[in-house]
Amino acid sequence: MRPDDRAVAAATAAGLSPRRVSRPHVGSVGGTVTRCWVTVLAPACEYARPRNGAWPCHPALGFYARHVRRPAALTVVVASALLLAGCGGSDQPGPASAPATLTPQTRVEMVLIPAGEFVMGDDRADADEKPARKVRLSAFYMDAGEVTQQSFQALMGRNPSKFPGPERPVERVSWLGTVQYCNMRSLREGLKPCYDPKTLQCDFGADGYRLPTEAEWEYACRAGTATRYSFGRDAAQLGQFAWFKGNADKATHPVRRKRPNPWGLYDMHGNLAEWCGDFYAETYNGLGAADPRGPATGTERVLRGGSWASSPEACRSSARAAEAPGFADVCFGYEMYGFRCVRTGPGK
Ligand SMILES: [Ca+2]
Repeated sequence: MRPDDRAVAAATAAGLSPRRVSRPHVGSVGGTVTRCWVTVLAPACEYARPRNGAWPCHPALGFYARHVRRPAALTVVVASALLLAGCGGSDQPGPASAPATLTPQTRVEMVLIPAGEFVMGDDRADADEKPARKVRLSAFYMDAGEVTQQSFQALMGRNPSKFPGPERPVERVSWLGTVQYCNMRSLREGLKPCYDPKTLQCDFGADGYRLPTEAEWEYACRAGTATRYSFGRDAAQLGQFAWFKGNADKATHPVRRKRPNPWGLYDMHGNLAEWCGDFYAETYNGLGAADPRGPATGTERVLRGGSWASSPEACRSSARAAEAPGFADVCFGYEMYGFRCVRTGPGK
């Protein structure tokens, strides 16, 4: 039986009705960029709906993808297990004070991002960065750095990274994996998890950890600037602030080794592209101006900031990328994806 057939059987036995999704994708295999056609057995909550109408709390469903490189006839079969965790929760309140930084129990330093207004997008850049428009945001706390392998391992008991190192950022984490981590980190600190493990809906009123919205990410990255990068317009300076294609030597690097942006955030440009909570939309038309959270539905989630493999152009503050939330193998460039968490700030 083929791997994806086994996964279908396992999902069906678990009471789910999985379906396959096929689409083209540009990724890399063995470091060679190639165009892939992929057949995906989508896992768990994002795609597979249970027959009885109730979502399983811990669906131990497999995620399988079969890639056929074109034009070569080589077929690569990759399988990765996915487990959802983080069910349950706590109603304990968050911190009553409003410090500029937090170092909570899980010892990941966070920076207070002040409430404010900024121009999101860039009318002189790619089509999906338009139209640039004013956005107002409430205050929030954001991790000063990308989530490290040490942090991920401590909470999740596994480390999926291709480039091992406790201070390196964790990669090869799907969007679904980031949600697991956020909920686990909340539970570890007695906070209310933001994500419903059954529907993956985010409770923005909860005091736990979540991914930043796309607007929050760009606001934090710009840190009061309106230029292409948080340090200005000159891409020749990017190497002082970021690990990117021009200096990374085809790998991630330990977090917080480059210069921070004006608000004390590290690696917002480069190292790993970072998952955001929003579904991806091809333009900003019709999206709200106050604490926007992206489209209500979609098939891909937003990635921001570029990675160790990106051009300077892809590391710009307003540059956008997107990926399906469950993908987890090398053909999809997954070793280029990481994340950082946010928490609701004071006064909200
Ligand atoms: Ca980054």
